[in-house]
Amino acid sequence: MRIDVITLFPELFGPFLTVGVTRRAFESRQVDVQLWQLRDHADGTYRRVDDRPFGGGPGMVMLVEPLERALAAVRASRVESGAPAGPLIYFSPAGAPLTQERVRSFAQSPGAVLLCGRYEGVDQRFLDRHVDEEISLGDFVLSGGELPALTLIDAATRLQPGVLNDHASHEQDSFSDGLLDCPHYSRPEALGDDAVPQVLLSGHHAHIARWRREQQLALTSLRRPELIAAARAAGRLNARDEAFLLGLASESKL
Ligand code: 4GT
Repeated sequence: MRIDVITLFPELFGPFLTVGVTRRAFESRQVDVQLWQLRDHADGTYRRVDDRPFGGGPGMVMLVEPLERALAAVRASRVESGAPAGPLIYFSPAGAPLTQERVRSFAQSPGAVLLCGRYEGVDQRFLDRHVDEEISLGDFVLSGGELPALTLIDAATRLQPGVLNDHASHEQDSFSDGLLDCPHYSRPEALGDDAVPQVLLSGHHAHIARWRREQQLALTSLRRPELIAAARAAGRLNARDEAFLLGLASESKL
């Protein structure tokens, strides 16, 4: 897949693309990330990319014209390389919350153009004309869209074929089946008074799988009960799951 990023701070991306399990995917261009410095598309001696908001108020607004020139350059480059146009995605707190379901669908797509805002954000007319999708990481404010863009790139890249060591390891991730992940343990077996749960040392694979499933159900119903309701509505809970949850509910009433 090919991902183009329009940003005032392309230097924030470089180091991230050279570490960890995702590094090979970036270096081999399995995930081809192209960075575009918005300022290269600004004009005048001052290369302005922002100006004061009409109507007054604090902060600055990103100008339409440099953004349109940058986007035209990105689109031309994608055509030249044979990449499909792809949607333009803008990151802002007003976007739709990012979910693992959206990450999975993005990971299977041929890519996108990502726009990272700074200052107070982008002139609404650019968003109205060009943005296909607006995505938020959650209900909090950042100083720029670069961390959200890196977040989407990372989440989608680790799902590319061959990126994780164990081919199936993301099938156990939190949210992969709509539930939180189970706890994990490694050596040493005993850490003072804290022993590893016995079942994990039993070698009994069916018991281990059942224990892990129950840990997922218990943690999710404690921390994120709305995810249990959603898993139930999606038909992702079986009769054993429901029996376990019923037991949990009656325990918590004691
Ligand atoms: C928060 C989020 C986001 C920002 C989020 C435009 C200029 C928006 C700064 C940017 N803050 N972007 N995507 N919660 N700030 O996802």
